[in-house]
Amino acid sequence: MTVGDVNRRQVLMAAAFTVIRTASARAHNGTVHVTVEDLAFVPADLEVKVGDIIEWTNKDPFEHTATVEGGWEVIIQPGKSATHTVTRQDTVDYFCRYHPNMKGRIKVVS
Ligand SMILES: [Cu+2]
Repeated sequence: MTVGDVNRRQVLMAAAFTVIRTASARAHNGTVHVTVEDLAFVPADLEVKVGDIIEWTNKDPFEHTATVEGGWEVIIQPGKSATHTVTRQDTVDYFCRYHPNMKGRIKVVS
């Protein structure tokens, strides 16, 4: 094995890691995950694209909602997940109807 071979292998491995990292950082395989835990949406701010699915997973032992004033509402049962499919109008603030201090923001980017 020559020095050139080793270097080429390192370059290839670095490239492979970059691809994996980019994929997970974007978190946009069509589904954006939000954890609902300790009375908070984590992350609270989302950047999504039209057609993405937002999936909330409720780790609290009680029910929460993702509610948009004058818009849609998703009920998230304890220990369960619930989804909403992003539309063009979905740059919105949302909250939980039972715990109004729980707030989130969805921004639709193209
Ligand atoms: Cu709640």
